[in-house]
Amino acid sequence: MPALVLVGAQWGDEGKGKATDLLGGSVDYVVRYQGGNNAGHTVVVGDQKYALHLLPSGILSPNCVPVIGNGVVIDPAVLLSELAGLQDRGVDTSKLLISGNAHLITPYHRTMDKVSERFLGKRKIGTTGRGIGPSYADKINRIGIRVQDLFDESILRQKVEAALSDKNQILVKLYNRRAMPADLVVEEYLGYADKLRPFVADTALLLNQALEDGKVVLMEGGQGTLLDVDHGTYPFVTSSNPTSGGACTGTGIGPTKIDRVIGILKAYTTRVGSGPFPTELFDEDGEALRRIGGERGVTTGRDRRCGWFDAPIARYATRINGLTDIFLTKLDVLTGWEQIPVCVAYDIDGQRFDEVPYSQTDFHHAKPIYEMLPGWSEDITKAKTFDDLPKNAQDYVKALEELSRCRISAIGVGPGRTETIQVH
Ligand code: 2SA
Ligand code: GDP
Ligand code: MG
Repeated sequence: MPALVLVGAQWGDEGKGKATDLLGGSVDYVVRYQGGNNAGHTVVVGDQKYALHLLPSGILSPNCVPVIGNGVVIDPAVLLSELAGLQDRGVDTSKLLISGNAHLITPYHRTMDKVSERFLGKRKIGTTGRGIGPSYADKINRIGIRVQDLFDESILRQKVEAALSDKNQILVKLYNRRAMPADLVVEEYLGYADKLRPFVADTALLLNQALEDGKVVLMEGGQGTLLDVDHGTYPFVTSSNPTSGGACTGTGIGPTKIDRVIGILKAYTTRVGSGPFPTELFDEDGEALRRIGGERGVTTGRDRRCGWFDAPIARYATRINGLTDIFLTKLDVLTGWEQIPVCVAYDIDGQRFDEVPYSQTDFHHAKPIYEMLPGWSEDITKAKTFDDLPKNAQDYVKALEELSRCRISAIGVGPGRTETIQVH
């Protein structure tokens, strides 16, 4: 098991944080490969609850080296405060490694994110407002600021001035905002240099050396497959590649080193932000899923949109990520429904689609075709083995496995580390 990848199979918040934490005990390195502090991963250890945004969930496993890979965008103030918060709670953060090639989020990225959303009005993406999209836009436009730039004042100044020259015009002329002085940004960011320096490393080199030494590396995705900028419901996506391909570019680990890709799949579906969502519920069932599942954004506190399980999406995730197995999460949340609808295909303008259509317009018109599966009422949170589950819960899992075209290797029956069934 040299390198493995863990990805969200839906629109994020499937329970990746818990899954990473669970695997943390058996891996040597956990690497974030994309996204930034838009992510919100909840990890429950005993009676302690941790909400992580930028740090890999492996930071909570004492023997694991947490790594922020080159594909991540870093808001230094957020990173330092997250580290301080964990240190205050007695977590050892000294092993953290940060790629010098990772890009930085600056105040102008956060401003651009917020004003452009306001400008879009009804067509807004519903971003987290953390500056993620504008920072990635600068990276692709080759005017981004990287972690290593913090260590050379004249380069940092040149780059910030170059990046701000067009942004200030847009802020002033288009958005009627005040220009942002480059000096202020440079001064603030130079202040982060010494604090970050001890963590900065050639992470791609170190990770590959670790693999050669027989160590195990887990690459942890943020968000989810349908939020991928290439494979998601564009433009209602995040600005990076949460899918498994992003793990290679975002860490510098080549595909031949990866032998397992785990998809984290919720037993129902949720989404935060705008965009199509065929199985979304607007009734008391949706409200019940939200309440029982605690479906609220970990970063922004927004209510998550909730709906039934969508099999074409699960199959899509299996395909796009090349999943080897699935961790099914939050099965316990479905306890109590007499019958559970599962979307097996879509009706799009009178035509049946068994797979997610490539046309975004079609997907916006997709109406779920449901099959009803019998529910269960027994408490399943204490189940330790598959056989402990009531027959209808077992059948629900088997149906999802069949529909997803991928083996289910673990089942979550509660938020805690121990509330997981391993399936053999
Ligand atoms: P952005 O900020 O540019 O990445 O937003 C673009 C879209 O991506 C969605 N997005 C997310 N969806 C689910 N969970 C995320 N993390 C937080 C959580 C979200 C929160 O764990 O709950 O607290 O609201 C996440 N991050 C980005 C976002 O909603 C937009 O649809
Ligand atoms: P992530 O972004 O994929 O890491 O997921 P989030 O942390 O944003 O949201 C998942 C939520 O579900 C968190 O509150 C977890 O503690 C919780 N959770 C994870 N697995 C399970 C499970 O099997 N059952 C229940 N009830 N909650 C779970
Ligand atoms: Mg989350």
